[in-house]
Amino acid sequence: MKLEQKIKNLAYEVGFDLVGIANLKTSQYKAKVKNWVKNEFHGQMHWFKENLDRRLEPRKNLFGRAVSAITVGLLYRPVDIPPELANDPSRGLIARYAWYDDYHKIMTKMLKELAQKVDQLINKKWQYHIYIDTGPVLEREVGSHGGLGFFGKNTTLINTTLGSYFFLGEIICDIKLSPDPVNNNQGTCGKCRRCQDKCPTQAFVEPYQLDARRCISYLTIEHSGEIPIPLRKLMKNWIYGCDVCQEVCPWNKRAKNLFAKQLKIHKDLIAPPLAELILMTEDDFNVRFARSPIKRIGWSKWMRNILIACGNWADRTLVKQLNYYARHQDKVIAKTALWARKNL
Ligand code: B12
Ligand code: SF4
Ligand code: SF4
Repeated sequence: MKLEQKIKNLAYEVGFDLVGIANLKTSQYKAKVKNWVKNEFHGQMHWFKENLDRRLEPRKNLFGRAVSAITVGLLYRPVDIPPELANDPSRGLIARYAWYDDYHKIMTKMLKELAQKVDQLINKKWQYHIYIDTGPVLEREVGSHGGLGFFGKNTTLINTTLGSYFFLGEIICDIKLSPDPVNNNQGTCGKCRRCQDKCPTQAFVEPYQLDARRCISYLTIEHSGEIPIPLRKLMKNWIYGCDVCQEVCPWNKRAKNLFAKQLKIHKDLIAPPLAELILMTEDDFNVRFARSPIKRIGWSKWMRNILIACGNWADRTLVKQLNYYARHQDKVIAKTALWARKNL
């Protein structure tokens, strides 16, 4: 059996749902990525500009010795949100990926295990680096080069069997591996434009091009400070991330019977009641989300998002809590609570 196939078998053994081998090369979409930054579509994600050269030229990794990537996907598709909950404005919606413990930790552990197994297999000195999400890597592009999927107009990487509800990670290394054919998994969006039409904030400037500053995922997770007033109503009851452009995608509808095997859902995060969330103190937050990706945004952003959803729900029973937050020492929370109270 070829080395590449053995590595893939090891990755499946560790529990990944997708694995591919990619040669590292200069980003095919270099000009588009540079334009994205030039147009300020990254908003406050200033870290995206740092190491931009390395993002666009992944061979610069490992002090210029990086040549290949073992790229992996971990399916996180859970059950669908029951429509009576999803359409209930008194509930807060959390993106599916955050219904589990933090995937960065889970995948780091899995990729370390895979690296150890590869180490035993090749039995020679090699250099590698594990990346999951936060490294300066265009993960979807590397994933597409490993044949894991194709770029959807919603900018996610879509696998023709599994859809797009999967995380990406990779081991970038200095051993030359034979790559999988890029077109291993080439579906297409065809004439479909559902994600563009259904995006609540119209965040797509054009197909394959997202203005993150309008995206609810960016606004609720990455954006610090007050959220621009015109966007608040459009956010409806999304309080952490957003899944709309994936929910409407036919490739995900087609894959609806495939579920995450490796991850355990925290069912209390499926559309929890806003009336309960608004009572959450900073201590409650730190305890409840100790192992969750939600922890990263901190209580202050979390409460800001909940207050916006409360403003959109506009239920009079909230008045006491909104009055309380309107006097809060955190100015963003106080101003957002005032805005929400005006909506009652
Ligand atoms: C920054 C970032 C965000 C930003 C910006 C998103 C974006 N579209 O760029 C925000 C905060 C909005 C975000 C949101 C989400 N994210 Co995010 N994010 C990232 C991160 C860190 C970098 C992405 C990036 O490089 N953007 C730069 C821009 C320029 O990329 P782009 O516009 O997509 O362009 C690329 C391609 O589309 C292609 N391209 C450009 N033009 C064209 C034209 C054509 C015709 C074609 C074919 C291709 C093409 O080339 C570019 C370079 O690869 C990656 C992790 C990583 N290190 O890669 C995760 C990542 C992309 N995010 C992920 C997830 C899960 C999400 C959310 C679903 C979370 C949620 N539910 O709230 C949403 C989805 C929103 C969306 N529609 O993209 C996953 C995606 C997995 C997958 N199957 O695709 C990643 C890979 C994290 C991970 N390790 O799993 N994210
Ligand atoms: S995640 Fe939501 S807001 Fe962002 S592009 Fe997709 S549908 Fe639009
Ligand atoms: S909703 Fe349609 S256009 Fe958007 S990514 Fe899915 S198939 Fe492509």
